[in-house]
Amino acid sequence: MAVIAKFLAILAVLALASTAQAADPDQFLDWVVTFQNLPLLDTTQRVIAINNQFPGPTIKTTTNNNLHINVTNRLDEPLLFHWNGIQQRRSSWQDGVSGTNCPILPGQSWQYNFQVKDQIGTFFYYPSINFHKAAGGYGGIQIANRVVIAVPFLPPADDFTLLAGDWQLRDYRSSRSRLDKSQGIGRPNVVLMNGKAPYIAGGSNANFEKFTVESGKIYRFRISNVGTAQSLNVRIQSHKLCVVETEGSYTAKTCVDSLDIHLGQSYSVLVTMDQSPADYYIVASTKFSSGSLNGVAILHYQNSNTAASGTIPAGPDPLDVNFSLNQALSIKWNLTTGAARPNPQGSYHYGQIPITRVIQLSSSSVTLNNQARFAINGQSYLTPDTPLKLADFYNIDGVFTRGSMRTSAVGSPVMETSVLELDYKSFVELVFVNPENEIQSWHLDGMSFWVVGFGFNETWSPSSRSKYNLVDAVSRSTTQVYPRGWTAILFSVDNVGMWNIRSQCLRRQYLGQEGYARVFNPENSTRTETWIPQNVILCGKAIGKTIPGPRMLGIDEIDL
Ligand SMILES: [Cu+2]
Repeated sequence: MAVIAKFLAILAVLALASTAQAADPDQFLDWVVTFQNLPLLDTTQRVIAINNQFPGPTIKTTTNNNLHINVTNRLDEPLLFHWNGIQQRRSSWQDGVSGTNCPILPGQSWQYNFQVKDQIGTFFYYPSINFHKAAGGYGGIQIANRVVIAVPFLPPADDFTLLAGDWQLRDYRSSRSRLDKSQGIGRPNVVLMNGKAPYIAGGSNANFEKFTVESGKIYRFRISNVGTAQSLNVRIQSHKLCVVETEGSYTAKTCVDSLDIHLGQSYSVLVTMDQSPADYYIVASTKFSSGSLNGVAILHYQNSNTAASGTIPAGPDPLDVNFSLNQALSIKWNLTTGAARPNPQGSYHYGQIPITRVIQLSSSSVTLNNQARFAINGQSYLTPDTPLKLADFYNIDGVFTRGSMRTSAVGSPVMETSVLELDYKSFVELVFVNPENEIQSWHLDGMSFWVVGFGFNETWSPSSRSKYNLVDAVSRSTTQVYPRGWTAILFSVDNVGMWNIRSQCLRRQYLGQEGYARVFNPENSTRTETWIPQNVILCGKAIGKTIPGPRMLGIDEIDL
């Protein structure tokens, strides 16, 4: 090409690139985070509130919008928020976990700036450090389709967020210091529905959660398990729950009487108001332990004068693992619908991609330095005072060692800042192994994965692959692993950054059942990873480092 023509072409590309960015709307949110006293079951609970709300405000956004969330920390402890299931494409700087960000100190503000790139669906946020999640601070995230992409069901009459989760009445600081001293914290005391205590027939709890609906209409409920310790079974008396979406994937519509939602998972269900006008129980019961706790809210038909009464509808046997496993297998990816992009979800044939890496992560309970802790392949995560992301960017020695995460369960227990090295554009088979009797829930930041198989009461072996669903497994960010069993996931390593892999059980994560995956692109280009944020907080060994000025997409990085 002639020099001038090439120059003009570059200008044209630059113009396109900048208009594409500008076309994605900006949303600005201002959050002030405080402790509040919440009256609950004859006690007063210290909860983390956002703008005086608990749960915090629901973030309602659309695919590719740019969010700017200014967080002011009025707690007396350092704070970070994590956006559970938001992939932070090219932008682990905004992920809000201890390995990516320095905390926002008391009295300080920090603005998160990120795009919900190529995502739709149901997620939630929560405070990620210092055991804060046990004090609440969570809220829902809804990402709508862009108008140009059809949703695979008719618009519901309303779109409700239901954040259900177990809760301990003991103050989170007291639980935290018990864990620090190897003391148990026991089971949760209650299940909250959008931060509210269970409805009690007869009216002794006036402050329960209630959803008002009209007869004959269809409603979408976006339900997340925001608890700290237990799986939930969710059901609505006399109504079917039709699963249509989970963590950013549309599913084939699957109608069930009750739905298992494990720690940190999110689902959308459609509910048709096809019963006689009355009030009905909405129940979330803890699973896999004896002595189930019930969170109870009310589905109120407009004009109903009939209070919900009688016994709470029974769910499946909470100890029946096979029920849970079979239900999980029955929920399939909707192959024919578009989601964030117009091409159908099923046009991505994940089952035909050659696997380039096989990893096993086995969770365990260990004792280290006389402390009861949890580990992955024997490594209990040691949280450094410098975020891994900053250590990586500034080449600071002595924070972590690349490739230090064990990829199979060999070696004795050790405290370690374990980091898994993953090649950009590789395709990984990861098997979560659970040798314990307690169900596990695992979450990966940065990339969603296909959950292709589960085993209960069996050891994973290469022959387990014959059971994999290589066609229409759901793509998501959180998966359960059944007791004495395994779960296999496949994922494409397509997002450069430093990504947290963790237990969604708060006590296990707090005591070391987490680590990081480092996805590095040697090309060092802002096309694959955004530049360091200009407002980045520095801490630990990064204190005093200079923050290099903004870096634009270089002309040499544009494909012509
Ligand atoms: Cu996440």
